[in-house]
Amino acid sequence: PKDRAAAKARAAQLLKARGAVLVAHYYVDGDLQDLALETGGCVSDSLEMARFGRDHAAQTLVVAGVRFMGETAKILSPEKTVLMPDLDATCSLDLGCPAEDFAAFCDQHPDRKVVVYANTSAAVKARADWMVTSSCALDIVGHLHAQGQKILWAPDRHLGRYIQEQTGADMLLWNGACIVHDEFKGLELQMLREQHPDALILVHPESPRSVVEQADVVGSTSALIKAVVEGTQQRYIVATDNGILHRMRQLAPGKELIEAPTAGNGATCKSCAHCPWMAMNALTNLIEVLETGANAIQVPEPTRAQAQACIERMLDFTA
Ligand code: CIZ
Ligand code: SF4
Repeated sequence: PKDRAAAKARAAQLLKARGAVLVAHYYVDGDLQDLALETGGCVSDSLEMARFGRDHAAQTLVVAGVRFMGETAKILSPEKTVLMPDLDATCSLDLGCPAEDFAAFCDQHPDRKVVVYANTSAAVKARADWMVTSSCALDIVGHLHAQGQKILWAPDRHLGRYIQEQTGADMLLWNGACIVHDEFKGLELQMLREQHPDALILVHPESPRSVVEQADVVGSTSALIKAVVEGTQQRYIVATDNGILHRMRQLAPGKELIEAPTAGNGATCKSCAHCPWMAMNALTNLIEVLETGANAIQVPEPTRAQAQACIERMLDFTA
């Protein structure tokens, strides 16, 4: 803890010296989340991270999260330097949706509006009409559906199916999944609920249907945090990356938070519910990039400008 405090102080000093601001996701290491808040940065979901980075005056943004979050920051603020602790921090949704295959799929369905989740590469966003995050996906797809539009959705199949069911939109789905949320188990969740009938069940819609079906609240990371803060219950079962528990505990001290089960036979798998790519962000590599200026994100034109149009459509819609 002493070393960690010293590392945090060093990182804070380097952020200041570089005129940089730290933008962190709810799923990264708690020390990084705390550091971001203590130094005037933000801790949030990908929608708010994008908005915060764009609107902040700092010329250097340090994004603690996964690759697409750094790319989104650079796409929206090409004149800023965007650094990431580890450029190999990616996402199974991004990996599972290669740009060429995706473009071919879109070409086969020219009659559909192309809506992609934030968790995609810049090249995939460049091919899309709209980008959405889990905070605004229902509203945006609902809006397109009301206009009579048919939709091509990528890459998360669980989130796509959930939105399809909620909005009734005609949606063709790409077959991607998040390796973390895909692991939550419906049957084990049911058994856990029977042990804690008073608990409120909070589920991120990247989870399988058998898990979403049992939820009291289905929502984005920000929505799930709000549910814990505002809920009158004492106990919550949380089906999303367990990195989020850090912020939930800070904002709702005294409430009991239980991780939703990720493994069969009643066993819990400690590492399953934490994203290995989010876990690549640490104080050590953050300090390194602040010292060296390494790991700057680049997004070449014209991909950047095309992706920007797709992201700004969402930001304008949600403004
Ligand atoms: O699972 C993720 O990567 C999420 C929830 C990202 C986001 O939208 O904040
Ligand atoms: Fe991707 Fe899932 Fe990790 Fe989020 S938690 S970055 S969706 S693999």
